[in-house]
Amino acid sequence: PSHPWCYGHCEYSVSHWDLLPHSSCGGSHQSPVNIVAHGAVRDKRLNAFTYTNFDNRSAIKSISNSGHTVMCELREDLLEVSGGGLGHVYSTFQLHFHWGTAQESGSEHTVDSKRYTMEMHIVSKRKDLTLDEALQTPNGLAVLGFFIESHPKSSPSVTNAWETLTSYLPAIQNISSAVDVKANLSIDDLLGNVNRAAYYRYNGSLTTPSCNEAVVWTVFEESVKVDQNLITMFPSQIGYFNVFRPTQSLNGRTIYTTKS
Ligand code: 3J4
Ligand code: ZN
Repeated sequence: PSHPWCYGHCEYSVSHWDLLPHSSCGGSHQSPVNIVAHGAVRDKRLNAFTYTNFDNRSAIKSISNSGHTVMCELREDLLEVSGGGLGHVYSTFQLHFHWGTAQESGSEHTVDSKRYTMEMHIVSKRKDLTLDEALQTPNGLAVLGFFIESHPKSSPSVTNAWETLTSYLPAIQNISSAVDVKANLSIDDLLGNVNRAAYYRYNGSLTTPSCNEAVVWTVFEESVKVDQNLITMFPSQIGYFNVFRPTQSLNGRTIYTTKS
């Protein structure tokens, strides 16, 4: 049974997620966190990722309004992520977004207390586990977090990809609505030439209930630069605001980095 949780005002608002039945939201290894850049520990094992089919332009099956975010469902058993110190092959199944308002930033992770405009999460699960098993395993899921910032001169191919993505938003204004995606749109197009070799790594949780402590987090240092007008489409078309969880205590966890 799913309980009504939300970020703002409802029975289980973000400060009471720990009271949700069967939730881990009150745990000690929660996400997101504030990343103190100079406190991150260099780890030479954090090598390059291998991204399989991130250039596939029919990877996105559908876009939906979950009631909390905009979610892109990916074609099953097509995209994979490995390397990057993960130690397992992960199968990528969805991506989604966190945002603030048209005026205020809404990333989940912060770096040196800086909150970015948006954050995109690309969610993958260990290929050798079912989703249920993965949600009960400390490294069962791998989420790649990319910060999104506005830029007046974002690259034409990135602009084109985000125009395509946001063109679907008017069709999913109603909660639980979904549209099939026919457009030519790849994950690589959405990311552009952002540096994928510089990132932070730590162990944490899903940032939404039930907050399972099952996630190997990768937060990329460089932001993806997108036109302000396209970023604003998320709050303005969907009508959800501040869909991000506040940062949680590290409780002694170490954040690792690729950089010295
Ligand atoms: C499943 C469960 C819900 O978390 S985030 O940390 O990247 N913001 O698989 C789905 C559901 O079917 O019931 O807790 O998890 C999600 S999830 O793993 O895809 N997921 C990723 C929920 C939000 C997002
Ligand atoms: Zn997320």
